[in-house]
Amino acid sequence: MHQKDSLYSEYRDRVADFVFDDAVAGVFDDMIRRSVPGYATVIAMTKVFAEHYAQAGSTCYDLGCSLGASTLAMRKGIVQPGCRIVAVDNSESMVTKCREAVALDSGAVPVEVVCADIRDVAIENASVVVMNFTLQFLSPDQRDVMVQTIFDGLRPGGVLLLSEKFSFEEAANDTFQTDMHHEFKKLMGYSDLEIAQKRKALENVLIRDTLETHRNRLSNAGFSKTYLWFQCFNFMSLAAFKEQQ
Ligand code: GEK
Repeated sequence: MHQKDSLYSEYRDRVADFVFDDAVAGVFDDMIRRSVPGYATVIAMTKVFAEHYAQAGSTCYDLGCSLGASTLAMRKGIVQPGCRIVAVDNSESMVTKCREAVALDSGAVPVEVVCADIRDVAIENASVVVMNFTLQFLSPDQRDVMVQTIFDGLRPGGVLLLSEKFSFEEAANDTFQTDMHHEFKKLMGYSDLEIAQKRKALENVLIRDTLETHRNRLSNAGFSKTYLWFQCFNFMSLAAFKEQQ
């Protein structure tokens, strides 16, 4: 049973930086679905990517797995034999709930849920790496290394599915996309106070990059092609490919 997110509904004198604690983990499914436009589509397509790109005998990674939505989508999608999934999150609260969700799921692909910083995890023999809305929480100076580690751990023909909240170079466009995102949140039942307080909480925690910054980072790491396959306002998802040899 998923609980409704009302964490920011009461006025706070001081809004602390956002953390992925027990309170957030308890309402996370509702929070992310009502906060990220297109979230359900990105998760549904994560299954499709896994179905198409998971290679026999490889490992699929879910970096920043939270409650395991992307992990379970991949688990449903994988058709090749001998695959396993490694799901990683550094929030104990998320990992505990993710392990429960994996245990309740009847999928046959083995899943290991690891409580660790994604920067410390060895990426090896990978065919599909999913990073849905997580790179944005690493400090910007650590993102190049993270993406390089993923590229190095991918097999030829492997894919990185990278979903993020983006910023836009042109100020008017950034304002437009941000305003429309807030309209989406209102449509989903959040009040102006909730939207404003959540925004403040994320201010120093979720740092957005532009599409150009993402594309340059992926290309510098060695990805031969990057396709933008999804956008809804300031949320986008990219598929970055390691060339087939
Ligand atoms: C989904 N992918 O449902 N190491 C490990 N985990 C981290 C780190 C880090 N350095 N930084 C943040 N996290 C999920 C949604 S949520 C997105 C991902 C959001 C974890 C953090 O604990 C949280 O669970 C997740 O990344 C980000 O498809 O809240 O907007």
